[in-house]
Amino acid sequence: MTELILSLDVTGLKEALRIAGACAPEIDAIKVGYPLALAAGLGIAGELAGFGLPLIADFKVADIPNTNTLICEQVFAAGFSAVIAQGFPGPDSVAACVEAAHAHGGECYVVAEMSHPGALTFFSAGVPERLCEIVAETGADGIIAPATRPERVRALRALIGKKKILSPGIGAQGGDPAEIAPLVDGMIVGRSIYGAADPAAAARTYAPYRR
Ligand code: FNU
Repeated sequence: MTELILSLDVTGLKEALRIAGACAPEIDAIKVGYPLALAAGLGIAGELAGFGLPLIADFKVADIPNTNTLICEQVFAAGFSAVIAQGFPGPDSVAACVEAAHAHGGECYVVAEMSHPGALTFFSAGVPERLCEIVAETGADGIIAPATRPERVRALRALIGKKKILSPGIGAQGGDPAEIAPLVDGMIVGRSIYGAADPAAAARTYAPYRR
């Protein structure tokens, strides 16, 4: 099953609810990041809960373990079902996110390699592979891997086995859903859906890739 995850990076509450409502029948989860959470507050999770979809908090949590715990407690208390953490602060910091997620029946995903061109400055030379080891060590639920580099997704899949891969970079960043969908568990799509004149119709164009 390859899920379609709407990245809801708009900054108006009404706009967010309108787009989420229109797209809800076409998508499997909603990802909220800093743009919407800072604009609308963490209560956005409660506002979106009515659509009955899993809510992923893309806060790329990247602090010391104690602060990560405090952040994740807020995320899950607000009603999110998953959190995205950075792995570079190390295994203890990731473990704090995983423990908080699992204590709430939620999930934790670790960024293994980012999708933009400049990511290769640091997400290279074995670093994504080491981050996959941290995923295994900490019991995290999966990784974020770049739809813009399918060959890297294949390489990271070989390391993480059955854990989930959620993949951003489809559409606006150039990733091809036909190529990436068979490799991953979730396609993360933002601008090419929420920026379309008809977001629901744009979301429907991904239907052939949702298995
Ligand atoms: P769209 N995102 C990303 N690349 O794009 N969380 C990463 O490596 C990563 C992410 C997020 O380009 C990005 O912040 F780890 O409009 C945005 O919210 O389709 C979404 O994925 C992509 O949005």
